Amino acid sequence: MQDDAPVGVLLMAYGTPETPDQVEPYFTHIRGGRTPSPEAVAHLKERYARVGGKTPLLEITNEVAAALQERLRRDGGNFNVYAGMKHWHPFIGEVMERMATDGVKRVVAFALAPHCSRISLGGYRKAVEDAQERLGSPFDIPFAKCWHHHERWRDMMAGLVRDGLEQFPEGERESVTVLFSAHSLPERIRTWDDPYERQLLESSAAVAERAGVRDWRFAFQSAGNTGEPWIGPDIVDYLETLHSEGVRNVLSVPIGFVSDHLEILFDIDVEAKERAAELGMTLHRTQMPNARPEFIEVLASVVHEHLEAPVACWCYPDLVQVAPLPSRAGAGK
Ligand code: FEC
Repeated sequence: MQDDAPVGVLLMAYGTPETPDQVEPYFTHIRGGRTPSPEAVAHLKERYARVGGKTPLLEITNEVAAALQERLRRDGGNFNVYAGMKHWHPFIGEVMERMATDGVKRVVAFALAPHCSRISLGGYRKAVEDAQERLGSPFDIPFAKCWHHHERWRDMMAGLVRDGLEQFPEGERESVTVLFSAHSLPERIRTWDDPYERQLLESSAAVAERAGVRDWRFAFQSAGNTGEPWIGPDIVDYLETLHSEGVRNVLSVPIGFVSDHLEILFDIDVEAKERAAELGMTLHRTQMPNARPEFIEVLASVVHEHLEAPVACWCYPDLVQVAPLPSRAGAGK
């Protein structure tokens, strides 16, 4: 009976390789099946090596799924929460097979990325649509709207900013510049009026206001090396701009991400911190939402709101897959 079937919640994240041998096929998947150069693979392996060989992205996403399931069931609902990955196992399609075996019919699916861009969310949506078609359309699965505007998420982020500021000595907190960041994307997103940049600035302004922060800025991070321009300013270069303005204390807030992973543990904690140190600046970072109870509350609200009023993502109701990125010119970032 469909009424007795659990409601499926499909949380989607980027995916991460578990061993050095998996780096090349993972990277090939990210590139839409085009094999990267040996130099690019070696460079990526080196970055994983610098953060201890692998990242906790899968473990954290599984922890979030388990905590969210417990939270939703506490309200009395019959929910099964699943974690599926875009670029590595367990792939979204594999997880959807399991959902079908578990008898799930109704699904709320959303990416663990608060902001919407055709390139990023389009990939998640395509993975869901492909699996739905391959499995014979067993699910009622409108893609949930993105959740950057969610009041609880903004409150939680403001709390993380306030906590982050406490890493600086009390007398220096007034002088700290808060630097929000998110993953860069190719500049061509501007040619189709993508909401990504606008949403990121809206989120940053709202979080800064709630945290009582006056001096805040925004930069992009983790740009790829694909032979086409990516949106900037890049966070590492922007540290030089801040330095030239006399800024010496920076709080990094990677507002475009929700978990500890390579783009945080290497791009911020190694690369940006090393550059800041070279410039004689102090850079601290906010904690990530990970599986914090406040974040689980945010996600529970997103699920409930979607079930009460199912609305497909309103940024791109007709979202279709975009053309793959061109071949990468260099060895990767
Ligand atoms: O911890 C881990 O192992 C995974 C970390 C990880 C996250 C992540 C999130 C986003 N990405 C986004 C866009 C792109 C575009 C390309 C691209 C390439 C890579 C590569 C690695 C990688 N990304 Fe990623 N991304 C993570 C990791 N990303 C590794 C390949 C090497 C490199 O360029 O560094 C370019 C694709 C191409 O070359 O064709 C575009 C966006 C997000 C944030 C949303 C989300 O989390 O899904 C946007 C985490």
